[in-house]
Amino acid sequence: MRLQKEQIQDIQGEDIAFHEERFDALSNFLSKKEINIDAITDLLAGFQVAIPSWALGAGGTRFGRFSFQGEPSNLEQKIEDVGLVHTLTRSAGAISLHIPWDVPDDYGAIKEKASSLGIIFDAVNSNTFQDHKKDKYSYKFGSLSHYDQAVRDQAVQHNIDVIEIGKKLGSKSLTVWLADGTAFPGQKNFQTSFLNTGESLKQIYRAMPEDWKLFIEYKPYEPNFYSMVIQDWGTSYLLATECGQNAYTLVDLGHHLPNTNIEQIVSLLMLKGKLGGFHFNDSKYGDDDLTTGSIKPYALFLIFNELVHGMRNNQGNPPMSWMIDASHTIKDPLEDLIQSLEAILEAYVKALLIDQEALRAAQEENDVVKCQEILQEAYRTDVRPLLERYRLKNGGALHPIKAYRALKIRENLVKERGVNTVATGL
Ligand code: RM4
Ligand code: MN
Ligand code: MN
Repeated sequence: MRLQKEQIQDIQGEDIAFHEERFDALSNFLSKKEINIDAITDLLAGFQVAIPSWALGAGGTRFGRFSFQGEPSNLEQKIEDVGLVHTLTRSAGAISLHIPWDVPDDYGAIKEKASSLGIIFDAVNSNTFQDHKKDKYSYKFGSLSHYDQAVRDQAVQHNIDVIEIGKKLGSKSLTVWLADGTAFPGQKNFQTSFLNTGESLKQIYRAMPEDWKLFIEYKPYEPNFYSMVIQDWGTSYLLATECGQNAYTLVDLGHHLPNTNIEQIVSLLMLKGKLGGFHFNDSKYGDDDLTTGSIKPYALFLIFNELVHGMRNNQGNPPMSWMIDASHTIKDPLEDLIQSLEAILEAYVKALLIDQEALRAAQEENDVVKCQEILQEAYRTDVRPLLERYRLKNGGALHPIKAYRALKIRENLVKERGVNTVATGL
């Protein structure tokens, strides 16, 4: 299914006048503060968030999976789904593939489809947390960290194969997330596991084209519950530094122990020029993969404050790869992604509104109350009319969820694809 701009325009006629009123009020308010609203909408055009190919179908939990009707059953349909989200929001102009879940059959056709929808291929993701049918060895006891050289070699080769696939699609980065670790104390030696992982990653790094980046993702627990080899940002940073200049840490918002100060991690990684990738989601307890902004929107805003600071001041840090890494167990995946995108852009724009000079001055005066006032003044501003304006100007929907429902997109997908389709993924 492909959505035309005109279809969107047709259904939102009445909402435009109300939008204009609210937009004018916001733009008057912001111009009094000498904030340039056009500069912000321009930044939004450059802020595209990749949709992972595995988030377009229903996600399962370890207890079961409730399938979703009209799920995409192949990569082309997944790209069409990202196209729908992008057409409505103008913010999802990229897809991130997980291999071997989404190996293209016909590269030409896949590239053609993506580019016709304005979608590029972001980081490719390797998978050594599951066994692959064609492989000789199992990853049950690890992959890049495995004690057995033969298993490590197989895992390294898988990553190299993923790079080859990415090259054919125009990707420029590889994300490695390892499930390696131990389920019980004493199962393995921490140092050996770390050293093996470092050696394996260096081999993968050397196989990467020079203009590629390697993203190393960390996670404190799950699926291993006693120890994970790359448990935190410090471990990822050490490994990225050992690999070389084009290796970076990737922060996934759900990969921290409860109440970790993620904004501080972001800040220091950017200072060191080592934050390369970012996975958005939200969580109450762990790697819950919930809709971004559904649980801790203020924390997301504080994280964006550091991201904005880093993007402005840390020239040594590369442009980031943004991705939504969520799992949709009960919501329509496309609606969930649209909600996440809205929350992400809202937090980004609010962070852009922070009066940085005043904040710096208040910090220097140790005026703690004023510091909080400055942050919250930005946070409490309702920036939704600005996001609406960005979408309107670029042919998207004023209210993407409303448009998605009014245009009966899911109903159409079910008609087209049937009720029993199942997307690859977890
Ligand atoms: C992991 C991690 C990775 C993702 C897999 C599916 O928890 O977040 O980024 O590739 O899940
Ligand atoms: Mn992730
Ligand atoms: Mn995760």
